[in-house]
Amino acid sequence: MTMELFGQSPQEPRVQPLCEGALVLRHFAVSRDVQLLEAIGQVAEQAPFRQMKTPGGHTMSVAMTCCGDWGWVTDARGYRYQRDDPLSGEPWPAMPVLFQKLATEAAKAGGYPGFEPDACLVNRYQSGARMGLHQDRDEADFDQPIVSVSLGTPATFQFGGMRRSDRPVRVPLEHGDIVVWGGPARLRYHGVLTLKAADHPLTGACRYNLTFRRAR
Ligand code: MD3
Ligand code: FE
Repeated sequence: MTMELFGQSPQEPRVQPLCEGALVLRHFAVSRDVQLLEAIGQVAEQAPFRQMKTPGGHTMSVAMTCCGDWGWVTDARGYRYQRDDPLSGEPWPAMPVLFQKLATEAAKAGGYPGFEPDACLVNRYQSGARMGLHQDRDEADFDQPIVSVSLGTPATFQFGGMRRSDRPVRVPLEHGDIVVWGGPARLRYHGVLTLKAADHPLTGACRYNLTFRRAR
């Protein structure tokens, strides 16, 4: 056994398989954290965070915005991708080049070369916010992976099975962690447990999650 296996700095990227098709790249985005948060701020200047309504009439506890060619929205009419921000009627902000690069690099590191996302959903969690178990199934091609980047305060991710009733595994996600999932894991149920009150030097009480998808 070699010494490189020991004394690894906790900020170094590490690969952690979750199941076939899914893995966590620990701390992959840490070195770009300040720039990523700056870019989130620029997106939110054009397309502010808002708490959308589910088709069932509930207000989501997670605040969202989008960038890229397509944005994910939910309202009384259902869930869908659309080109325009319903708040402004204008196209969603362009996807920052930094976002595109990070998503493509992370997908490649996770075994999915050639990933070119056309949609980025930006989620903002404050203390008490959660996301119930769901599948991401509003995209056209389930052969395309999804890449998710966590920034700010830590959260517990729930990684379920192919049925909502399958008992989920809990995966802690912290600042800079990236999850890549595709192939047989692409349609697994997943969610985020209620965010605990915490403080992060760069984001205060917030957790941000960038989810990169190929919508069309
Ligand atoms: C799915 N976001 O926006 S992504 C979403 O942290 C969403 O905001 C969550 O689910 C968030 O649709 C989680 C991370 C993730 C990680 C592993 C998965 C999603 C996964 C494994 C299988 C399926
Ligand atoms: Fe999801």
